[in-house]
Amino acid sequence: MQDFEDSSPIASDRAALRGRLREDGYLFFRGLLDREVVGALAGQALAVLTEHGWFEPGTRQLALPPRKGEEGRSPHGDPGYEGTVALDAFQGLSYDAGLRRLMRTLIGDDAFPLPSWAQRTAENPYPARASVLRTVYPQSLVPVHNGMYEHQDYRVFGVVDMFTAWVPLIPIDRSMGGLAVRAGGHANGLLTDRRLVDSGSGWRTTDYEVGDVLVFHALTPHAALPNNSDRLRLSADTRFQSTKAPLVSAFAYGMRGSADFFETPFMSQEWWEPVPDTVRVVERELFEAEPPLTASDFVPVPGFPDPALLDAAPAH
Ligand SMILES: O=C(O)CCC(=O)C(=O)O
Repeated sequence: MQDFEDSSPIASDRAALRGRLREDGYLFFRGLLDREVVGALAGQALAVLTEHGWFEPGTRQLALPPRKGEEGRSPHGDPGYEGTVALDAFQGLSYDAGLRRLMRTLIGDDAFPLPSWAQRTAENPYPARASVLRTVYPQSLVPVHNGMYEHQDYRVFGVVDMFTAWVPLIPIDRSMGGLAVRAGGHANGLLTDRRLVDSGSGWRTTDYEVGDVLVFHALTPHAALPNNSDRLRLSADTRFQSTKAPLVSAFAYGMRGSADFFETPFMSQEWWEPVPDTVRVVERELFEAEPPLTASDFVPVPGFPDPALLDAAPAH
């Protein structure tokens, strides 16, 4: 599988970023984030997981049985998993200054990270969290997880112009199976989620290093490669949008003016900011079977006006 093109040289150039995103559906940045910051987050994550018995004592050998959620999902409710998600460093990742600068250059000055601090409850075992901690076991221990299928985040979140930033927390080479995208596949509209079978046409990935970031549009087909190592793969995927795109009501808990808003201690950190109250909230479920497809300000969507042909480029 071919390597990503590195967009680091154009990271501050809005027009160039948008042009490449429109063509490829993805943007990869080698070493965009401070390696020490990401490394410190990984260190804290591993400490929490260790404390909760994910590893054989004194080693990095995975303890059995594997901690996994239902139907290939992340193990929400596991104390190690929940403890890691609750770390200031994990929550702070989506507010990282370098990442925010990049997402604002690409999406617009009003771009904001979607919230991810919803707590798990008995009634809501999989709360809406737009930043997802991935703890992917070796395939020999857990053969299937939900990121393995070729899919589009639009099918989950139902907002066309939403963007994902996928961040390795540890070095993730091809043997550990990082994320792959199908370059250009976003332009074909919706696909039915399917197992990644053809790693040829258009598929791209890399040997990820700590500090790298992969950004892609909600219509970009992507899939996680199998973890053929004997170690736990740790990564985070976090999501951003403009205030011009609608906010799915499940995320209104990040918006100060909303009845669903709730506070957590990390909000006193200087990096934190609420979801802007200018965003329009739409009542919609996540994982809707047929979320409404709309035009995009960034990529061509079959059946809708092409943004490149519209007179004015998006001003945001
Ligand atoms: O990291 C994974 O295993 C899957 C990630 C993914 O599908 C996503 O970020 O949308």
